[in-house]
Amino acid sequence: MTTPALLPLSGRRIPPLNLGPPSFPHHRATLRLSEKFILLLILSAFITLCFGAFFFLPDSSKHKRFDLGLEDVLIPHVDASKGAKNPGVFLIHGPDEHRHREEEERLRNKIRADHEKALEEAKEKLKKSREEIRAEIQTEKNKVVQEMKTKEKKPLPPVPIPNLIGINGGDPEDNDIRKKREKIKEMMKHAWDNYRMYGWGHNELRPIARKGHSTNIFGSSQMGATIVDALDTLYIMGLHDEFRDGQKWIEDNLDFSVNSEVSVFEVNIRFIGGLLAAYYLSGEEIFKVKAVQLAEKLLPAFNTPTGIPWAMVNLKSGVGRNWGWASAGSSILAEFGTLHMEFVHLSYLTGDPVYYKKVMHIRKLLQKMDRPNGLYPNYLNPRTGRWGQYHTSVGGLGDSFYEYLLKAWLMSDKTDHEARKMYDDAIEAIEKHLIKKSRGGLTFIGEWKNGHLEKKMGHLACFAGGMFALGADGSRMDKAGHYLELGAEIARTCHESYDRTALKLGPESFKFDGAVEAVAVRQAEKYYILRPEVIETYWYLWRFTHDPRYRQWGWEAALAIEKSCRVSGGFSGVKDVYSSTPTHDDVQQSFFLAETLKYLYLLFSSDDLLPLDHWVFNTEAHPLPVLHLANTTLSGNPAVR
Ligand code: DMJ
Repeated sequence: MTTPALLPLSGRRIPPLNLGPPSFPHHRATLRLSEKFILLLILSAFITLCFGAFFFLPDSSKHKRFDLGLEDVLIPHVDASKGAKNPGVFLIHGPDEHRHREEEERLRNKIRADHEKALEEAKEKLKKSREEIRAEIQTEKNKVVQEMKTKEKKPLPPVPIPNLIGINGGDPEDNDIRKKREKIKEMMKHAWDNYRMYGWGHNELRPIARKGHSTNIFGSSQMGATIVDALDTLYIMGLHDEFRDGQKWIEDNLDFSVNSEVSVFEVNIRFIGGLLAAYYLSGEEIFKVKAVQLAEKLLPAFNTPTGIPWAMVNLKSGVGRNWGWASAGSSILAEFGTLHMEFVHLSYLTGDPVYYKKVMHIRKLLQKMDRPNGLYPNYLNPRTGRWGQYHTSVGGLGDSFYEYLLKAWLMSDKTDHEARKMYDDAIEAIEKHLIKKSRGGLTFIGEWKNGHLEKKMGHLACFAGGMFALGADGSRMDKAGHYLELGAEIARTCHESYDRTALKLGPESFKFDGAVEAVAVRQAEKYYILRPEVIETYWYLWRFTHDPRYRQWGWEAALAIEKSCRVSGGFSGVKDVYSSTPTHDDVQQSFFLAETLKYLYLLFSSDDLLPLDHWVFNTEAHPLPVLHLANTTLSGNPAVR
């Protein structure tokens, strides 16, 4: 699978534009289920009738019809002299014979009574209307779900909650900045209210069709992805009624015991990350419980010969598999390499080392492998433990793996030196082989494909500006200034990719080829789907430099989104950023609420809101607190809490 536009993911990869109407396999499945049930019911009534008839017939006629009479099987007492079929095998006489006759009669009566009862029940059922039968099926289903929920309610051990600093506030002093921040909050309200009105409980919203939307990354169920993804943004913006509304939906409806195949990576970063952040910010236990329930359902994905997880897992059966388009059945670096932060928190909160062990196993395996030119290829086969194609990218398929190495170190209060070393080594190789300057002086990150550098940079790779800035402090040989500068250069390039379009919004990917600089060439790369990476980089650069240009660029992007993506039913992506009349793709991505609007809001807040020395943002912008693990071990040895 080489055409990025066809990749069925939205993570740090490129989802297809949404062009067709949504399908609702869940509804179709429910209908089919009811119909099947009714057919089965009729069939079972028919069988019951036959059995019933059998018992109402006189004994003699039964024997004629069935050679293997019940006597042969159940009642081993028949005298051979009276015509038994197995003479001499079971001959019982005297008082025993009498006892056995009675026993036979008792059994006969019981069977007759049971069948009469079943017949009556079936007749009653058949008298019911389709709706009544459907309601009964629903009640049965609810009962099962309720039972499963009760079973799943395992108490979690109390753990010391990390020091939570700066979970609200952030009011800027400057009046103009305050107004801009208010505007971003209003945009969030617009996105949320419309989702609430037209897409509630669905994964995402189609703001023009005004109905729910989903993609295969979320499986076939309505898991309320937008609700879970948006919670922490609502919280920090002080939208508490909306937050409580979301919480209530999660309490009443979010259920992971569904026969649905989901993306392990997407569900981890959006759901587990979102739930954990909501838990830390609000202190509401329900979020932690749900995060753990979901994590348990993801664990079977690690049952591969190498321990490198499958890309997808069925939440009910636990069966895993990889994307059909991935090179040689491989798992994807950015997917199996973007579990660390959430899984470490899960072990911390549950006291169960299983999550920590899974991600540490991945790290150890990667450490042992050869890396061509020191670069990590994007594809790794979970059966053989061998790399697939030698493609390396800091954009789609690779990106958040590097991000999580750095963030593992930050999240451990800078004690996870192994992670920091892996990050430093990887970044050195990336700088050497993938980062170039264009003729016009723009620094870009290309992609390595089988020994050759493709001079193309994806919107997704723009997050790296923020990553370089975040990793500057603590870098090798005191190169902090260098990395901060590198981050700023990437921010400038990505800003150019926005500025050189008609809508002032960035394309999905852009080229550096001869006279072409920071511009998309192929039609399939000209879309903007409300992605956050460029704004994310502006925000990190703003926090580290306080250079006003980042707020200015962020505001330009906010205005462009408002102008070209806002519709009366929410916000939509656009299909071509070079055309001055926007054509909408009719999808409001959940990451627009989780990330794009959160980073914009933070850009216009003061630095005391979610300060970076206390919080580390997962790749979906869900803030998780730094863990001071000095007296704690996550690996399950006796020192665990
Ligand atoms: C988000 O789901 C996350 O940022 C992920 O890491 C990459 N892609 C999307 C947004 O573009």
